[in-house]
Amino acid sequence: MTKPSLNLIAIAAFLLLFACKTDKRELELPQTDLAGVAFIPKPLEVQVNSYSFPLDQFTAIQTASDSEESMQIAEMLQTYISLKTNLTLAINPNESEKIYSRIVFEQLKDTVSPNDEAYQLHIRADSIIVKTTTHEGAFRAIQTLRQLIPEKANDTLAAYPVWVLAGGTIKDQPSFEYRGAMLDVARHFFSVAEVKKYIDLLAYYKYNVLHLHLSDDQGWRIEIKSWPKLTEVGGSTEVGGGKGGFYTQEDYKELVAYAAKHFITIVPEIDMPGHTNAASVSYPILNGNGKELALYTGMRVGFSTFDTRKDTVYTFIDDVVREISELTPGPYFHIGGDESDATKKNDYIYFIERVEKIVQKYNKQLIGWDEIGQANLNASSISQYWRHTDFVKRATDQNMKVILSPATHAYLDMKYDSVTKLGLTWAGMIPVDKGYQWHPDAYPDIDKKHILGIEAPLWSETISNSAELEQLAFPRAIGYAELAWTPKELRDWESYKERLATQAAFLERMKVNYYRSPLIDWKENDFKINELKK
Ligand code: TNX
Repeated sequence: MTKPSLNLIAIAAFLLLFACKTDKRELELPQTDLAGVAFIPKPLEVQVNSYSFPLDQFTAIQTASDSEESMQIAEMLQTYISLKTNLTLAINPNESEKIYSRIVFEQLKDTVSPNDEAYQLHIRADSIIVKTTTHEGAFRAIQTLRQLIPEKANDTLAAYPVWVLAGGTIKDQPSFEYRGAMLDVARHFFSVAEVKKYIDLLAYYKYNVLHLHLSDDQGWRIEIKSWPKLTEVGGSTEVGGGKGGFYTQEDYKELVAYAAKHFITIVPEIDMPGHTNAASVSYPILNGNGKELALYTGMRVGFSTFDTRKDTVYTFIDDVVREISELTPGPYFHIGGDESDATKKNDYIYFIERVEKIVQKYNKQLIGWDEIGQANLNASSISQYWRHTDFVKRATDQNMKVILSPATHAYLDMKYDSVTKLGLTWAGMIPVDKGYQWHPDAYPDIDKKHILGIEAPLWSETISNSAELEQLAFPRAIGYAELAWTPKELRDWESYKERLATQAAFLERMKVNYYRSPLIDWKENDFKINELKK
């Protein structure tokens, strides 16, 4: 009778001793080359070693702690791996499970780097160590890890499939802290599900900002409880006369939370004093252009304005900024400020300066399109360059930071080429190579110290669903991700074009209706989902 209990003690002691120990097995892995993996954005430093890491049913994920954030990131990695391989890795397995290799998250107490998004991956024969100082860094690291997993498993090494990952060390961090995409949900409305899919794709390429253009002449897209007609009336249509739509505050919170889970900050934009027809139709007291009001479903710009000399207008703006700011954890509030052709210059300047105070009252940093540089603003406010270098100069003279969105290179709504059906051409066409071949980190006439980052806007006059959105955004948005992350010295079109070609497998797995640009020798021949859905 004493024997079994002795055995139990022996087993317990054994388990304790080897807790967390990775089992050994004989597996002859082929030689791999980490330097040859087609990462986008390209990491800062890649060192090759002589190991390969087997990812298979005996791989586990080990978290740095059992905090909610650590568990959430481990679960996201588990889901990402399962989407690609069908494997469901154990997270923090108990000692009785047979484990041959581990992906281990380590949160360092000392700093890897002063950059919160920095990470290191150390890939060896039976471990991948993910070293970061923050959860954000860990999230960026797992995007790199996803790209490290080959498309196909090797099925000759063992009786089960093994994905062979290249060994070595990656040390990485972004060049710019603001890496954004903008989606215009005002000209055409996009559902919560459609925006979430865009977030999934942006996260894979390490974007960290999604700017939502929530109001324009054709539509008001976010519920404001104190001014309900904005959405009842102003949200009721869109370009072309469709039914429009809007986010309830609950919908918006859901988007903010979904983005946060992907370490993406939502920047809300309420465009004013121009681009305000939908607001003024809802509440005519706001109108300052003296003309009769009607819902607008065309594509013209520059005809609407708020009445900048009426106090009620500022009461209205205070309510809007307050309600949206309460739902927005991120630091920014975008006030538009572009193309206010129906506003007199003095009125425009007065308006922007007064609205800046309201934004600051709710503890947000103001962002505005480059025209705002005409006003006297606080150095904490940010100019978004799209067209006017003279206005940007006035902003940087005031020590303001700049987000680069040059329309001629970074506008996702410009056509690729003469055969592109969707999109506009006013800033020229932007083929995939032109979109990639410019240097935000050596931008003419704007000192690098003023540049906060870059953003790729997608205006939606000509697009109204995910398939159309994706046709314009992909693959160009992938290039902007690299321009924002990878320093100039490590970028070149020839290398990028090869790496981009291999993104076809990911894009097709994610059912992305990307443009199969003839400039790229795509590494997948599956055209099935690439036909534009009607
Ligand atoms: C200019 S870019 C606009 C938008 C249009 C876009 C179309 C900017 C600040 N304003 O109102 O949608 O062109 O490309």
